[in-house]
Amino acid sequence: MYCIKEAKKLRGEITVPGDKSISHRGIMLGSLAEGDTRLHGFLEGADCLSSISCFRKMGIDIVRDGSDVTIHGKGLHGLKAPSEILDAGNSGTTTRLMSGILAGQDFFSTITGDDSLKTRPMKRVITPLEKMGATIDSENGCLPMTIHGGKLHGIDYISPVASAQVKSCVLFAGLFADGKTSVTEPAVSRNHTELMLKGFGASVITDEKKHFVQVEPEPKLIGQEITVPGDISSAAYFLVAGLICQDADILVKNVNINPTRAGILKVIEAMGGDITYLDRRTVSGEEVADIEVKSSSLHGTTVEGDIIPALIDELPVIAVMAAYASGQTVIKDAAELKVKESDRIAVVTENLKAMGCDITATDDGFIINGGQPLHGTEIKTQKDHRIAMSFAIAALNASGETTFDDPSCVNISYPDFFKTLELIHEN
Ligand code: SPQ
Repeated sequence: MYCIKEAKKLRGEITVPGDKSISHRGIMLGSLAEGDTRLHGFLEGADCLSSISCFRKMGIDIVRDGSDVTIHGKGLHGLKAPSEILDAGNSGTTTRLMSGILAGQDFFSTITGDDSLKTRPMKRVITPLEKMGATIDSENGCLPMTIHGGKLHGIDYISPVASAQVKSCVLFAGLFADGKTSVTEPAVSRNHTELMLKGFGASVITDEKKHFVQVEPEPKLIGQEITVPGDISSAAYFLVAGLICQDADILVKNVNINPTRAGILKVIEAMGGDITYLDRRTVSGEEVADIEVKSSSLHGTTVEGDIIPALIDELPVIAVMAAYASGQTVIKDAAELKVKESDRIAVVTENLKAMGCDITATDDGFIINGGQPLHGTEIKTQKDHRIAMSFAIAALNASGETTFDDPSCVNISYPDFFKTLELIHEN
């Protein structure tokens, strides 16, 4: 059982691991490219290792030297039929993005995952892939899922959900179609797939105002050298820690601040957080900065609408920040939280309540009346990495001790999370 005590002081300079979304996409596009792709700063978390394992099973030689990964790509039509079931572990991104690629193959393949992944909805990718001509068998829209791929038709898909996984799945399938494929979303989701497809040489048209992306089929993808920037979803924990704790000054280096991911920065500003951006730069087509945060008197805000996809994975830690902010915070339009690694609306509410917070779950978010002192408790992570890390941060400002039933789930996206926390935590 892991235990965290209230922090008297937080100080330090840290670097967070590579971006999870970009690491996955690098493995997938590197496998479909001609020649070698080198990823520097690859995230060595369990989810991205699942992507490596699946593409190795389809004949791709992928060599790892710590966070440096070389993918010996075999070209757009170079994958071979896997002799085993593809196991995506806990990773929704592996499953949904890879489904798009598998739909374009002239072999059939089966994807499965762990108990959590088996409960997550796959109809959202099955529907457009079937429209494109693939045949897919599933367990009532969940894993295991068998994809009978082949030549696909280009479609103009209007997605009912703002989801980068759905968008990327359809765009990847579009690489194998007989015409152009487009996706229009209700709001813009993270755009790493579009940026990376362009970097590898695909022809991609985007219209951000219309939330529209179009890809041309049969591109010649060329292996790339990619430096993966630090993951803002991992940085978010330390940014919130620096803001809510009383004597804190933390510099988080090398953070990806791509606007389609960086919604939390706007929320921090709206809540009155003391945040400074240093050395803004572009790395492998992505915007990056070092970010300094200091103890702040935060106040409540409303988080809703088109910003939600740009901070969806940060909402658990934003809820923690709201619990320590004075006044009311309302989070709306985030029903997607219910279909993540856990039902994050229910699990955040249960754990924050157990710490003494006035929080109400709604159908699509939370109402949090913040500013009351919180106390330590036993956190039930539901094996969800984002819940474990968000509540490790909540624990830093709670009286007494906070324990965690299953801290090892942080390995999904941030294996060194607790080590890094210990580095900055001064009792
Ligand atoms: O990969 P997985 O399991 O879906 O991971 C999560 C996470 O919290 O790390 C979601 F549970 O991130 C998703 C994110 O929520 C990663 C992702 C991507 O890389 O494309 C997109 C988001 O999901 P979605 O469904 O909104 O597209």
